[in-house]
Amino acid sequence: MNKFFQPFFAFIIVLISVFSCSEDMLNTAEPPRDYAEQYDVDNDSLINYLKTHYYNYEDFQSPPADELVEFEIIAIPEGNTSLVPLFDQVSTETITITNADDEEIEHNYYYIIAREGEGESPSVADSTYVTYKGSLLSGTVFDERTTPVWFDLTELVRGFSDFTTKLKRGSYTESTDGTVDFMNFGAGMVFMPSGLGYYSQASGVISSYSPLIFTVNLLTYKQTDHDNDGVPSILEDLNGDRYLINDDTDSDTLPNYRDSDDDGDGTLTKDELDTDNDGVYDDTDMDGVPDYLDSDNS
Ligand SMILES: [Ca+2]
Ligand SMILES: [Ca+2]
Ligand SMILES: [Ca+2]
Ligand SMILES: [Ca+2]
Repeated sequence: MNKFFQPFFAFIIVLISVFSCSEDMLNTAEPPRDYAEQYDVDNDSLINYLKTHYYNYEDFQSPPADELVEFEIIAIPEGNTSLVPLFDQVSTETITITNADDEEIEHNYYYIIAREGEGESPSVADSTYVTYKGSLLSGTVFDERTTPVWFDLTELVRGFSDFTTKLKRGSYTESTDGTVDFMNFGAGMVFMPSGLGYYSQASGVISSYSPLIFTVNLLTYKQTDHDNDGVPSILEDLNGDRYLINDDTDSDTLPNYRDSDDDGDGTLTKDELDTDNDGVYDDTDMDGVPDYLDSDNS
């Protein structure tokens, strides 16, 4: 069981149950904490962690091309001034979370690219072939895969998905017995507030409102078209916020990347996307909105 999956359908069910709660249920259920307040708490914890820990960066300075280097994150011994803390090595990325009142709360996550990788980077819509380890700030490991596994980035917590797009894939050689060896793949780690992880959900050793750490090796990836409508899933992120759940042209609760009739006009997207096969999406009424997103195009 991979603990950091955030299944799309579970997400929808949670939303529906929140909005359809009776007053009795609302009175007994503990409401989720305020995102902005929780973010401040988590960010303080993360900063403190980053200032008091280092990783085995020397092992990554000239790693052999075909070698998997194990990440180690270690507390800096008190008084030590020669080790470089994580805080001095991280980059920062910001993701904006929208709460139930449509308020936008900026969430920073922190990351280190320990080995860049040699190929292209995936998008947040792609399926990635990774090994990883997930842990808490306490050091407790809650999930680990040392054998590569395919992960659809649209199904994972946002901090993991967004960070993984910063890595580049490697190359590989296939031997005659079918064994595949990956080389020069991207490797790094991400430190995220709970708002980019599970937030109020608890799961196993992960308590509610836990900041999370992941180390990730990105071996390779493939592009996706989840609904097989001919539009690559990443192009169904219409508002370009690197999040696919919030693009739903026909407001039928099925986001475009999962919707085979995006404008809900009864004609499947694949049947009105490019009927003359010229490689350009059709726009019959020339209003700038392609037919597959335009329910009044005829
Ligand atoms: Ca989006
Ligand atoms: Ca839809
Ligand atoms: Ca679609
Ligand atoms: Ca349609």
